[in-house]
Amino acid sequence: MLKESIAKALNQQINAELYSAYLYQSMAAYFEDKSLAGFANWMDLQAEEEMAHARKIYDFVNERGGRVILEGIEKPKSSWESQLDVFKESLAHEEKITAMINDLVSLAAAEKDYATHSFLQWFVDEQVEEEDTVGEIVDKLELIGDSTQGLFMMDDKLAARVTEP
Ligand code: OFO
Repeated sequence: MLKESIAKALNQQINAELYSAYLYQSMAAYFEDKSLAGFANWMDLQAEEEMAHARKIYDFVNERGGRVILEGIEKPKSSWESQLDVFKESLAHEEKITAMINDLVSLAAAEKDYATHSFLQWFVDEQVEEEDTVGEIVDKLELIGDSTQGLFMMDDKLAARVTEP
């Protein structure tokens, strides 16, 4: 049985993952509007991945006899200055999510909930990957600068993403 404090924190994380999905879907829509199909594809898949993260926690809470309570999801932003601006915001967002996961790990340890602590290790590893992938795209976009050719090459590269980054 999950302790109330852990169930509450996991429910907050479900909400954060669903918000991540919503934010990335909004970023995908922004790219669609700019006819950057590759960028939109990348963000579509990112949104799907966030839904899977939410589901993973949802299933874990149920498996441990906790109660999932879904809260409202905040309205995401819908416009940005540039492609770079979008990915910089995505990186800042992932850093925030990493901090939330770290807080959850600390809470699980403090509550001596070792099953939750073990479950969360997958998310710790996932966040390393997320920050690395998004950080790499930010670096590339900074190198590309105003080059239209570079932008199209990047769009082609992001179009090739099928599932995992
Ligand atoms: Fe769920 O990793 Fe991004 O937010």
